[in-house]
Amino acid sequence: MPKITLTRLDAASPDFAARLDRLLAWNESDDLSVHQRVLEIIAEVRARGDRALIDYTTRFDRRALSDASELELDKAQLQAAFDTVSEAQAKALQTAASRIRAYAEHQKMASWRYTEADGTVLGQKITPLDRVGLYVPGGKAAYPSSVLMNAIPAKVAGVPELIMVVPAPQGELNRLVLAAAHIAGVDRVFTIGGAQAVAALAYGTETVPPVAKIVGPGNIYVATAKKLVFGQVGIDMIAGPSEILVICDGKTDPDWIAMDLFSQAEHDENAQAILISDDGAFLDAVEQSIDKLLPEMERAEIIAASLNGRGALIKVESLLQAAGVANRIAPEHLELSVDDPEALSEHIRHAGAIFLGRHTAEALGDYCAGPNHVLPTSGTARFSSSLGVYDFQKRTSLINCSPQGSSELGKTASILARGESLTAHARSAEYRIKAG
Ligand code: HSO
Ligand code: ZN
Repeated sequence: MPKITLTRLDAASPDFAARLDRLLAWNESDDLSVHQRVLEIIAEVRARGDRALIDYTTRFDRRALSDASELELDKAQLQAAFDTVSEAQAKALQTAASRIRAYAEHQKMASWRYTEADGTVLGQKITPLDRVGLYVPGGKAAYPSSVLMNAIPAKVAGVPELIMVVPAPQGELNRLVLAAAHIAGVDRVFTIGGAQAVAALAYGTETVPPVAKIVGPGNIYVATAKKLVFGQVGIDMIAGPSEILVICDGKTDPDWIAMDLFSQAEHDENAQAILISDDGAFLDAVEQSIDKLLPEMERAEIIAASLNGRGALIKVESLLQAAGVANRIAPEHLELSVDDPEALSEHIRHAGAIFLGRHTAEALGDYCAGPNHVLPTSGTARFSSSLGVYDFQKRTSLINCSPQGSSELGKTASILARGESLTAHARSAEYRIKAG
């Protein structure tokens, strides 16, 4: 069984800030050869369309294909996949879907208008994106929960056509992923993956229609392709490894906290799980729980690699100080396992999602509490937010000038336009200025 030796930090020590910075440092290897290969794949798909998709899919996914039409699943196949999952699984997917949908409904932006004193009507019109692409990884990293989290907000936003791509290595597909797609209302599914799938969604091929935005997680090839097609289409975000930060006052069962740390550590060797407490003895107790519970974990090796590499136990003087450290970390997930989590949350400014109270395990948020599990990682919660309905809606400004409004605004616009030496702008505005 792998051994775990967690990094210990003390907020009172003079080198704390520097050591914390080192712990948080994370740079996705910017492999130039990956970049180059992805550029080539995108160019091929743009030039050769379906032929390129067939070639790459035959080669990378080891499938025998003769026609691009074989790359699409029909609705009956989604229904059939749904029919094969157990009753308990179907029910769990449906419960999760309805909670995610209910939460997303609260996020929906509505159009608005108001009238200025001069009679000019101003407003903002909300329109869903026409067509969205959802990337779903194949193999073991295929999470049905992520299908729900990405697809449902798009559908709630009113996106008429949601296209999912998922690789089928050697023709193998994850039934739960297809069942989730069925429940979430995905419109079309293509069994393609990798950079070639991203390129197909961005530029379109004879078979795959081009989308306006691509969302969903993927490996380094997919992430690189998303970065490279950004501008042609919108993208959601480039997600880093999972993170959890727990602040605990020492009064929660240490086994619960150890398992909460494991829950994100088990995602990835590079995942980051950190515990902060104002109770030093509690940090020791959690360390003991970790040693005790690790052998029970199916993914013990991954958990150990994650905790040894990027995990930490941090001692602080007070919960208020803990909140300050949390703001510095800006974690993807923050658990406040304390007596008065609401009061402590007042001091938190940067976190993707906050889980309040001892009973709110982060894992519940990953699946079914309702809020989205696609969250900003690697400190990006300082400037960005969870995936939501907003990401699938866009805003168009509306301006309807009354004759009086146009006349008044014309004077202001004319002065500003002449200041910029833009005579046509000035004259266009001046035509509308009423004499007298
Ligand atoms: N915790 C992950 C999402 C997930 N967890 C999917 C389980 N399945 C996002 O950081
Ligand atoms: Zn998770």
